[in-house]
Amino acid sequence: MYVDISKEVAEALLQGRPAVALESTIISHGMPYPRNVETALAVEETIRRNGAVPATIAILKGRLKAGLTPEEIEYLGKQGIKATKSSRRDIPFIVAGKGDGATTVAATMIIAARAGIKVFATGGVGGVHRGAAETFDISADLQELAKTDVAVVCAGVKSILDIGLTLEYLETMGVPVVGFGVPNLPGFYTRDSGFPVDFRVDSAEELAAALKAKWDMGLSGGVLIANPIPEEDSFPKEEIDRIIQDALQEASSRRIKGKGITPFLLDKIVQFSGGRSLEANIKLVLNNAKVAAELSGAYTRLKAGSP
Ligand code: PSU
Ligand code: MN
Repeated sequence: MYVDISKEVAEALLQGRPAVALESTIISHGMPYPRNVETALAVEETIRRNGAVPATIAILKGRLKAGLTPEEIEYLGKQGIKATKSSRRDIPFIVAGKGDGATTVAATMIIAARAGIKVFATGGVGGVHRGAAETFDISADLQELAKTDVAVVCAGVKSILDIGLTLEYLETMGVPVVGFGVPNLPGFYTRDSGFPVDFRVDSAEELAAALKAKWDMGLSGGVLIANPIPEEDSFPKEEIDRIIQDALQEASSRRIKGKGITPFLLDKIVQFSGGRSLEANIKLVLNNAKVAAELSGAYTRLKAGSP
């Protein structure tokens, strides 16, 4: 009802071809214009090159969109933080008000699931913030992973969050955390956060088999797949930790709270790293797009072959 699936995405789904969902908060709130638009288009291109159809997701004029045109991506990118960052709680109000919303991981999962898309690629997911025992700041992304059947390929958890608490929360919620080719959870800008994952997989096929088993058995909810940033694009841990400390310090002295904190910290990290974190962010998203396309391909092949 409320969802518009683009022609290209609808055809792919109808024919049982692989599709990959992409979020739009990373476009509006995660990167500056015009790099955000260039990146969003390059991510779509990477997905196509790896055999799947990209479905960038957003809310436009109150319609839930699965699959945007390049013009719509340009529009959202130009809007930047003027577009409403929309998570689960925001969706009904943006829809009823016929507004525009950039979707977070949580909202993107909801719309992807409605469209029938099982695999989603992004950069970073939200999690349990540092100091959450006081602030209660826990991203709605984690609750969504607990209940919505979409596999999310990310680059691990950024240390703006409390990585240990985020993993504890996911364990409680029954969300498997998978390392793609690695035994430890990647730390977004770095390849190793020091925290072990629940399961390591070394191929898209192996991962697809686990997704199929989970959902065939009716074990609802998502899976968090962490794919490390390529070595040559990664940051030395001490350097990025210092930058993140400075960003957290500034957020705390300016009393930034709620949904504004993640975009604020990301922006400060870009500033304090002299723009290098932005380049790393772009590289890791492209890397995740490739894995997600391969995973979606493996999953659709497996489903087609099943009795
Ligand atoms: N982490 C990143 N980049 C991002 C986000 C998180 O490294 O762009 C965005 C994603 O859209 C994610 C959202 O779903 O921030 C989480 O926000 P919050 O913590 O307010 O739930
Ligand atoms: Mn929050």
